[in-house]
Amino acid sequence: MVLAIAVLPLPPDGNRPSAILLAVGLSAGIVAAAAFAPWHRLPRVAEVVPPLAYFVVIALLRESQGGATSGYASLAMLPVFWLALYGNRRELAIGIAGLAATFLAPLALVGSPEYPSSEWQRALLWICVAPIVGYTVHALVAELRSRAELAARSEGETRRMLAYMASVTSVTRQLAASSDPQAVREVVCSSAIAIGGAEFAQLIEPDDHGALVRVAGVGENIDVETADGSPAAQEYVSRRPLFADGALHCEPVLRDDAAVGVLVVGWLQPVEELGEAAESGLRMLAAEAAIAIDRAELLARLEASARTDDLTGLPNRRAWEQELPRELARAKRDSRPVCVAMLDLDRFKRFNDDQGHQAGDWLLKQAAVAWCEQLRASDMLARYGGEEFAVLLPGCTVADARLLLERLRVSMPEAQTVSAGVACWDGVESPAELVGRADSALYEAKRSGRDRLITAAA
Ligand code: GH3
Ligand code: MG
Ligand code: MG
Repeated sequence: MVLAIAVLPLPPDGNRPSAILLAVGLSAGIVAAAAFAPWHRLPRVAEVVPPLAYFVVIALLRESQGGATSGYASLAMLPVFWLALYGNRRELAIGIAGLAATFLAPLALVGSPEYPSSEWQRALLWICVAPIVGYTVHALVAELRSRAELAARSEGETRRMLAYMASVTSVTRQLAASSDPQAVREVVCSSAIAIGGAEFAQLIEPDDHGALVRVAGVGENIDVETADGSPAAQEYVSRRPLFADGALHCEPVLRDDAAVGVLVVGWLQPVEELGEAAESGLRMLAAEAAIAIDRAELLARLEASARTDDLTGLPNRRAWEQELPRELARAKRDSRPVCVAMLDLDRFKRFNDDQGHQAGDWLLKQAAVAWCEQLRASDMLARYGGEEFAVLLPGCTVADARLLLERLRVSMPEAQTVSAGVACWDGVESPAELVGRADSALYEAKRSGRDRLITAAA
């Protein structure tokens, strides 16, 4: 606009200053409106007004020159460009109509005889050129804009994907550090909530009878249906992810292509879709979960087997030595007595020699079974080594312990006799000292003829 006004060929004739002044005023108005009008509150179609007003400026400038189109025809393309760049097709059509009106109105108003035919030709030419240029520019701009949007969207998607991968990696690290299968399941659920932006997550696995049951859950406590035909069950059978009713996403947990569980992620309010990045994040998490749970279960089994005696299934000496200090600390905290006894089968070597080693093994197992029946859940019977057993009796006084140990001795199968020594913890001695006293009492029992129980001196 500034240019249009600045290039006004100043006199000679025909200049009409009032038209120029009006054009300048209107231009200022257009600029002010473009800058200060509250466009976001106005209807969209209002945005066509400034470009249309610009046609009026051109008409005024032309009037100031006595009506010749020549110098201003090309300027009339500017609003068309404006609308091709920023408007939609309808607004562009309005702009082209404005251009046509700008060219045709004076011809029609003043009457054709007054105008030379070259003016008509020029007007028609511009009216034909305007839509071609306008719509070509509009199509080009739309194409560029959609490509830019696509690029931005895929960039955003990539960034989100990287963020999910980072969170899956950090979960993997956490999972690798855990040997507790239940803790692993809970970490998987909380990560699923984070990745899916969900309100709750649950792991569903088949129980011993093959029925799907919830084995872990984090977040809102929702009862997810697992019966046959439910989304979780369908997905378990089909081994494919499923997005149900916008409120649940079920991701299969696969091991060697077989479903071993379902990771269910859920929202309280239905969501439109999960998004590609979250979907692949959950897929990676489910794959990690299968490996991590497997690994943790294996570690837990290994750990348990390292603490268990193979022959009798009782805790072994390692488990005993881990448990005893804990139990003494507990007894101290609760100011309760605790007794420890050592039992040793009498002349077991002879039994082995007479009956065979396998019969000896069988007898050791039978002793474990018979004794376990006599004990409470809080007591601990361990195979200390060979044919020697240790018993931990929390909350037992020496008198209680003696009664119980006599019962154990009596319940020994095959008329096999047993010697035992019992000691009551004095509240200060170390676990080794306590076991040492019980062991000395056992030695005393052996020395004084076997098949008896001796109480250690305090
Ligand atoms: P004592 O009355 O002095 O305890 O005599 P003992 O024969 O029981 O004691 P000794 O220490 O001389 O022998 C222990 C025997 O226990 C020797 C070993 O063959 C047997 N024994 C240890 N562990 C097992 C086992 O796992 N199975 C079998 N069958 N025998 C075992
Ligand atoms: Mg023995
Ligand atoms: Mg022995």
